[in-house]
Amino acid sequence: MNRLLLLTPIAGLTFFATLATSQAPPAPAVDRVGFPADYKTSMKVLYRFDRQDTRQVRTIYGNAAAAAVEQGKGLTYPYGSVLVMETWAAITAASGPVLDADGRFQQNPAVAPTLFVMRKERGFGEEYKQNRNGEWEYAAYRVDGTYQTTPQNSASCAICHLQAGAVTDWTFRVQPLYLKGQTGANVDAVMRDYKFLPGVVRVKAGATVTFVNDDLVQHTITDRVAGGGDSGLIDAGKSLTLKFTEPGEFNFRCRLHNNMTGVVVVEP
Ligand code: HEC
Ligand SMILES: [Cu+2]
Repeated sequence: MNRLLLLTPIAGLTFFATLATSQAPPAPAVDRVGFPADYKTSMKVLYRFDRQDTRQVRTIYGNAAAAAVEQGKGLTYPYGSVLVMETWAAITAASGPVLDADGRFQQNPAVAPTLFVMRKERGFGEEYKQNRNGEWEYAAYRVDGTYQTTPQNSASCAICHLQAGAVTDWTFRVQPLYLKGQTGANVDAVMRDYKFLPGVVRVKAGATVTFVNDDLVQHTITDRVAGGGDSGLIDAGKSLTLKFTEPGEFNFRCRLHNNMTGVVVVEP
């Protein structure tokens, strides 16, 4: 009975020991990504993601090639695609990020952003060897063009982006946020397995609540008061942000699945 408990920490120790003794992972020797000086004017905003743990606002730009990527069985970016992730610190108070009227994090102009860039060209990525992600190479820059992460150190980027998988061509949130229309706002509740989770969401009057449909089928958010509001069909992968101005209880259900219910408690 104790075997599993015993095995887990030992396996963990071995893993860290291996990491510590191994050499720096292979990476490109030269910069073939390039500082994207004019990304703000020449590229399209693909998505914006409010990142709670690091308290950041991440705006992702794509050049014309990257923005042309289409939803299919998987994603395949054309050669010449460049994705730029502009990472800002959010404006924070003691209670956490200060939200704007739409419930979104706000960029803190006092701290310059960092630019995380990935470029796909034929034959790129070979030098990452076992950590190669298709034909992408990575680098991160400060806004003055100096490096935050040099190409030589960019194996860390490739290693993590391996997790995104080949089916999205090694990108993480372009599919749900750009192609499928999630908002990228901080999620307060999800629809999953025919349930609203959590079933009770508590907010202060004036706050927003973002729901994501993290299920495989459509759901709705429908007021249980007859004649009340209805979100319309929310597709799998999509999200919806609602604003609650009046104190009270908003009891809702899914119009398609009657037993799927939830409540937002709005406190003064
Ligand atoms: C620990 C894992 C991790 C590391 C390391 C990492 N990334 Fe990412 N990257 C992500 C995740 C996850 C996202 C989606 C946004 C989010 O969740 O913050 C992302 C998003 C991106 C995007 C936008 C496209 C997309 O995938 O949605 C670019 C461009 C990018 N990263 C470049 C880089 C570069 C360049 C480096 C190295 C300097 C790097 N990343 C290192 C995990 C990582
Ligand atoms: Cu439903």
